[in-house]
Amino acid sequence: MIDRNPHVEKLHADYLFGEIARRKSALEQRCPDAWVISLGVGDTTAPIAPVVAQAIGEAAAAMSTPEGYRGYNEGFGLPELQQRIASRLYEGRVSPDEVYIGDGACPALGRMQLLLGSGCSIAVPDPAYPNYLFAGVVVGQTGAFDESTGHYQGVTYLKCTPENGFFPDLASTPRTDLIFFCSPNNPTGTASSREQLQQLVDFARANASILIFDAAYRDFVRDDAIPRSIYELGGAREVAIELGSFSKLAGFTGTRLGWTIVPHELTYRDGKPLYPDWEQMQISFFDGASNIIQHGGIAVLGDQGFEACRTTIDGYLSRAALIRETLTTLGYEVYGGEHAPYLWARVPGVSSWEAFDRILEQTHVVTTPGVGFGPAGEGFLRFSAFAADRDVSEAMKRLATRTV
Ligand code: PGU
Repeated sequence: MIDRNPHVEKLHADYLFGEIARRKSALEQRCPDAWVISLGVGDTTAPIAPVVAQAIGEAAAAMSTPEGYRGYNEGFGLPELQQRIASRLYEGRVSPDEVYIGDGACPALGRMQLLLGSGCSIAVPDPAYPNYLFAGVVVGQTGAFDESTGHYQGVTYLKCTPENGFFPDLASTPRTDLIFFCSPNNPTGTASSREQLQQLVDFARANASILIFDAAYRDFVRDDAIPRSIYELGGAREVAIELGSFSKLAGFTGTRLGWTIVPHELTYRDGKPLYPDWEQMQISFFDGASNIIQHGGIAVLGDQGFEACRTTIDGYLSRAALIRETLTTLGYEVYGGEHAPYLWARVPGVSSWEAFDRILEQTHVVTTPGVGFGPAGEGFLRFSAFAADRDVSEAMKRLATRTV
């Protein structure tokens, strides 16, 4: 037998959503008749648009014919899908051959971290989507977890709180090799302005850092003044890798489809481009996303599919508005939810987990404790607007009948 990988040994606590699921199922065992409503994990609930499901069905059926059958994928995605992503989502700011189709933002992040390697120093927002750190810890980019601070040693944390407008103070931020950032943001639901993101790109350029920009929620932006992609900012092509996903755009959380943009201008210190190494990773660790599902992606980016997805996202945003309004009326200090499916609410006087447990016990509504995203999230709860309309309305009624 072998010893456990020492980097894995450093991982702190259980995965956040696993702990939430455990507490939810404990309640369900105690109260088997309870109607438990989840505003916790950010998982989509609206059905896939019929035009998209039809394209997936047709692609699956074609696989049973000699003419339609396809084996291993050639290249890094179906050319039509790469083309549509480059034109519809990036308006030509990236070329189709810079679009690498994959099975979602999260697995692409893991493969990217494996490529960038254990020698990289990293900066992550606090609070942040936990998987930025998870991959970093496993490849060995961090030191041990420090119980007293709630932070991994050797990591630069970019504090993002209401006090700094959810944007880090870059003047006091040390240089790191990699900088992770996400806008519209999970968990705070806030979206960074053009000026803020330009500062971030300029900071990465000045420090010769790579910016790993997570645009998983880009299609929730409803104001064209707010960037949907990091490549809307000058100079980003030289320093930024962008992670994109069909999960929240089209309800593909279980179907799995995403993309990574690796611009040709992005180089290592010695001036050699990074993208050939990424191509090698894709070939060696992953043989491409399901071609059947890629046909679904092509349909998402057609006129009819895109309009249908936009309507679905509008529905999530209207539920986010209802959550925002209810929590505000109840006296919570609330952020986000205007260009993102998440709301970030301060729970004064109690810890995040205490607030989570109380709301779960009293109203049977599942939320996400802010501290699960990092110590700067302590004292906050995240509410997800991905639940069905009926569930969100019922959850808000229940919250309104209890005191904070
Ligand atoms: N990036 C961000 C910022 C996310 O919030 C999520 C999902 C992903 C990437 C994953 O994208 P895929 O393309 O589907 O891989 N966050 C959800 C789900 C949590 C989970 O278990 O991954 C959330 O509730 O935070």
